[in-house]
Amino acid sequence: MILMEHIIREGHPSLRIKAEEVKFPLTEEDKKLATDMLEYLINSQNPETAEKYGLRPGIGLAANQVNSLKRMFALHLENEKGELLSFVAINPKIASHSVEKTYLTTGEGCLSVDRTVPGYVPRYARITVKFFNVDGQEQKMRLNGLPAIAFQHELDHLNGVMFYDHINEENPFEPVPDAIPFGEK
Ligand code: K3U
Ligand code: NI
Repeated sequence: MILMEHIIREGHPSLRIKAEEVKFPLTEEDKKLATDMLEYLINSQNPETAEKYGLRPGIGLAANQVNSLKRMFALHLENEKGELLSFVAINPKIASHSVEKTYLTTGEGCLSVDRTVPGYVPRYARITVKFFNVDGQEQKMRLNGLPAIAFQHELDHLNGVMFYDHINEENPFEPVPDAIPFGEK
């Protein structure tokens, strides 16, 4: 079971290394990692299990955050229609994206960052993504809103990029051109 003590924090070199493509069929180790990452997210969003095991709530978790340099991440969240998106994305890619950007009005957080880093993180507002599921089947999905933001946050992890790399250093809250803000005003 993944616990907070297994999640590496900023400063650890694995968060800055590009993760490697995963080969199919998955090894038993890869399958366990995929299951464990999704389990972490589910447990962390359940107030009882989160409190019992001291888990910080998360909607996404990338393999390199548990120090495994494989191109896979888990997402567990609802879209704007209230549909549950719960999957592990293996070798994920953005196939196409909108010109329009978005950003979380509250800024972003990260389970690997034990501090608040204020500022807007520009993201594509809409993305079409491709990835493989644990059974090796290719999936194609259109995402917008928080799922699109979370997918980009996690894909960045696999490329060694942290959310604060995108924040304007001089003016963290500088208006983002061509962006529709997401979240509370
Ligand atoms: O955004 C978070 C959230 C948690 C519970 C309910 C609603 C929202 C927590 S931060 C999070 O899930 C990170 C996880 C990380 F760092 F391990 F990748 C991913 C994230 C996705 C989208 C925006 C900001 C952060
Ligand atoms: Ni993160």
